[in-house]
This record gives sequence, C-alpha cells and structure tokens, in this order.
Amino acid sequence: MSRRDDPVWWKEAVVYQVYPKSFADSDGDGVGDLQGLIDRVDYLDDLGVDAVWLNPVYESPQADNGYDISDYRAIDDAYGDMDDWERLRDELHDRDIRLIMDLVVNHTSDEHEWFQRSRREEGEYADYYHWVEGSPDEPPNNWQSVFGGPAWSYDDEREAWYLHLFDERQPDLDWTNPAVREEVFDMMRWWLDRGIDGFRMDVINMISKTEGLPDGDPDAGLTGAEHFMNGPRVHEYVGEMVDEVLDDEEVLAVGETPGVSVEDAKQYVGPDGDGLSMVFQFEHVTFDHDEHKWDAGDPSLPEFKRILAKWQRGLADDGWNSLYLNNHDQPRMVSRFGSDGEYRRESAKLLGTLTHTLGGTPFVYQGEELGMTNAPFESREDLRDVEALNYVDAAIADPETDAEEYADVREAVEAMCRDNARTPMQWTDEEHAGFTDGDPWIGVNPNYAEVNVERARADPDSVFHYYRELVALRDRDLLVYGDFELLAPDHPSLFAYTRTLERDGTGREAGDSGVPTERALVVLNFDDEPATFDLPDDVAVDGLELALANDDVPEVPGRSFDLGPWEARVYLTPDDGAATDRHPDQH
Ligand code: TEU
Repeated sequence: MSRRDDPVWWKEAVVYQVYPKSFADSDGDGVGDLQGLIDRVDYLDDLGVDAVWLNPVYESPQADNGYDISDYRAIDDAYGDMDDWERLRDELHDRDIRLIMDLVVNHTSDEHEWFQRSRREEGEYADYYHWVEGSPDEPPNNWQSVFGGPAWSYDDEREAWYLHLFDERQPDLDWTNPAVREEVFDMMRWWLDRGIDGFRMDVINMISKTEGLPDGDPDAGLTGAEHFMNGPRVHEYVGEMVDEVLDDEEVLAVGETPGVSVEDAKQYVGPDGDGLSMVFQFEHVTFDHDEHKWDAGDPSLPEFKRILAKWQRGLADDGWNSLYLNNHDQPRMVSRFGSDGEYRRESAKLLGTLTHTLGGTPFVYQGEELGMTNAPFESREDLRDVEALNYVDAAIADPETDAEEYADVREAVEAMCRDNARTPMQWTDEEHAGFTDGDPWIGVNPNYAEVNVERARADPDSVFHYYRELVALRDRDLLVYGDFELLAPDHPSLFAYTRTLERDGTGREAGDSGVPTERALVVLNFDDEPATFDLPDDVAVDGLELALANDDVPEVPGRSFDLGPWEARVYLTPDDGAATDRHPDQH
C-alpha cells in the first residue's frame, strides 16, 4: 500500500513546538505560562500551523525544566492550573490546531509520590524504580548519566543505589514491573480522555535496560548506552503501549529516540513495527560530535546530505520521517547549520525551506520562524541548564584545567548548550523583548531589538512571512507524499533534490505511465559564496515555475543557474487542483 493511500492528518501537518517557560509570561513572574500562550494562539493561527507540541507543564520541582515530573495529572503552579490548560486546549481546537502533550515516562521526579513511597519500600511501590543494594562507596555499574557523572545515586533512606540516566533528581522507572506500565498507560488514557491529540514521548527508546544491569564498554561514547538505548524489551513495551493506548491512528505518537538507526526507526514505526507515528532521529544533528556534544565540529554538507537522504529513502515505504533542525535541546539552527551574521535572514529561510520540502512532518521550534540565533553566555551565572552547569562545574573542579581549556569550554557552551534555545521568545523591541514585565528567568538574547515578532510581521520580507508561505506550501500533496531524489550529492555547498508525485487525475497516486507528474525542484546554497547549479541531464524541468525563493530570481529555471549566498529556490509544477482531497479535518 502506498503512503498516499493512507493519509492521516499528522502526515500533512506542520507542528509548532512551544517551550512554555520561555514563550510568553502573563503575570510578571519572569516565567512563561499557559495564559501567555493562550494570548498568543492567534499568532500561531496566523503562521498557519496545524498542531502545537507543548513541552512539559506538569507539576515539577524544575530540576530539568519540567522533565522531572512530580504529578502527571496536575499543572505546575508556575504555568497556571487545569482550567487554564482546558482553555488553552479549547482555544487551539477552535482554530483547528491540535494539541500534543509531552510524555516523560522513562523517569519521574524524585519528589513524585511513587519515588517517595519506593524509597520507603512501601508495598508494591518498592519495585517501581531500579534499586540495587551494595556498598555506598561503589555504584552497581559503570553507566554514565547523559548529563555527566555516574548514572547512580545512593539513597541514605533506603540504603541502596537508584538508577538515573539523567539528573539525580530524575530516577528511572523500572519498566520490567507490569504495575509501572499499567500506571503509565492509565495516565495516558486520562490525558486522551481530556481531548489531547497525541504525545511526544521523551527518550522512549531508553525505557528498557539489559537484565542484570551489566557494565558498559568504557570506550564507547556514553558508557552503558548499549544497555539502555533500544534495550532488549523496548519494542515489547512500546508495542504494548500502542495496543493498550494508542491504537487510534489519529493520535500522533512521536517517539524521541536518541541514537536510532533507520532500521531501528522502522521497528518503532513501520507498518509491521511497533506502531508509533514517527520518531525524532538524531543522526543529522549529532554526526559531527566526536566523544560528546561539547566537541562538535563543523558539520560537513555532503555528510549532512548523505544522512538526510538516507533517512528520506529509508523511510519512504515503511514509516514516516520527522523533520527538524532544532528544538529545546539543540542550539539554534541558524547558528549551527546556517550563518547568523550577515546572512542570518537568508540562511534562516534556507533552512526552513529544507525542513518544509523534504518528506515527513516539519516541526518548527518557537522563534525559528523569526530566525532567532544562539545567545552569548558571558559567565556561569548566565547559564540555567543543568547539563551545561555540570559541564562547566566539572571543568572548574578539575585542578588540571588551564586557561586554554577554559576558553574551549566556553566556546563549546556558547555553540552547543541547550540554553541557546531557551532564551525568551522575542515579541517586541521593548524591555525583555515583550516576554515579561518582570525579571526573565533566563536572559533575553541581546539581538531582540532587531529580531522580534512585531518587526517581522511589519516587514513583508521577513523570515516570519517566508515561513507562512512554507507552511502553506505543505498543502501540496507533492511535498508531503512525493518521492525524494538527491541531486549533486558531492557538491560541497549545494543541497539540491527533486520531489515527484504521479497522479491519475483524481487526486490519487497512480503508478501507470502517461499520467500527469507533479514535480518540485529545490536548490539551496549553504555558503557565504555564490555557487552554480547544473541540472543533471536526466532531470526534466518542463513546466516548473518558481514557487518560493529568498531572493529575486527567474520565474523559470534554466538547466544551469547561479545562486547567491544562502540562496534558496523552490520550483514546482503548477497545482492543478488535484491535491484537494485532503483529510476532512485538515486545517
Ligand atoms: O532529551 C533526551 C536526550 O537524550 C537529549 O536530547 C539530551 O537532552 C541532549 O542531547 C543533551 O544535550 C529529553 C528532553 O528533550 C530533554 O529536555 C530532557 O532533559 C531529557 O530528555 C530528560 O528528560
């Protein structure tokens, strides 16, 4: 069965990710909140997005900005209450925008009632987490936490070690325990009953650990990863979750899965796989890391193209791609893959063109549609993220760290730290970028007078208006379902490809020869220098017309043309109206 024969809203959607802590503050406490988001729902509607993925707003002591949940069924006071949440849901739904909630079930907060009871060994709760008894001087194995240091902490109350793959205040749930799985599934049903449209599933490929928790290979990146990433029973657990809770294809289930290969992704998704809608793969944002993210190099374009093309082809028939270049854990894409100085605007548009013209579902991270950039972090005091602070503190604690190494640490933090993504959304050129009337919980990027919503909306040439066109382009089935072909794979600065869809005139895909073919040609120049693109002989340009570009360019492509710095062009065959048989609820 072809993908086009199985249309579903989330394949045709553009999802907008809201990091609520940094989106909009309505009550002046310096922290974004649900009311602030409700006040901006028209902004999202104007952009044209079809769904919002909301990062965690559940009750949490905020050790990891809400990824440490103490009550899955309550809204944290900082964000509002359940009435606010219901109003948000309704305001979104009134505009045909769906709501995707974050699901964080690899771990809870140490303040969650389950963990409190577990550490007191109360009844069945005793086995809700991974506890190991032994000498307080030696952790049970050599696994490392993603945030640095050992993945084990000793609990004086229970006199045992507990596992935490992230911060010590984020103990890992023990998924081998059926009672844990049932609790999680119940909680998911509870949210679905409240009318949500799907889940983004935090590190869902880390919920299964190798039995016996053996030592990991100390020379293989994050120590222990081979025992907790895509672990032995993960497909059993995810499959059970899909059967019990997510068997409705209309529910978007996107798994966050660091370290997955295309083959792994097929297992989580594919027609005969576990049945998630799609996963967030990491290969295209981590391929230039050496040992870890802090030693990321300069991403090479041919390698980047090779990886994205591999994922496009690999999931063409089985599965579905997610499309993203940044999120709340990644540096700003313009700074990482584009050029955030003179060509900030051009490269922001170019990168958006990429994520909106590949096959899969585009995810736009808040501020991306303005071309927001990485921020300067002048000192340790400017940082908020536990991961970055751990990294800096480890350097400070090490007596061997010299001035040169401090300079490297600083450079790495500025380039890669998660706080880059978490500086407040820039609404206006007023104080604190219009994000809050109070003191923002994290500093505003100093470029807010130039980069902000108010200014972008008033400027027809802005990144924002270009994004509105990109989002609208996804109405073409061609861009959602068309076949992908990479052109000029080895070109050092051009990323070029076609998308092709054959139709039988009724709007349905047809394989027969002689049927009208819809085609897109996308050419992107990832460089400060101009470049010449030569179309391969076997690619026809008949009927192609300019649909979108970030510069003034000819309406019809020649077989060879020059692109300026960071220039992006999308040529399409005309829309003959065949693409109108959209899913009935499609926004
Ligand atoms: O992230 C999981 C994860 O492994 C990475 O994205 C990681 O945070 C990043 O590479 C570190 O540089 C998810 C959430 O998205 C993240 O915000 C949470 O901190 C983490 O899980 C724990 O819940």
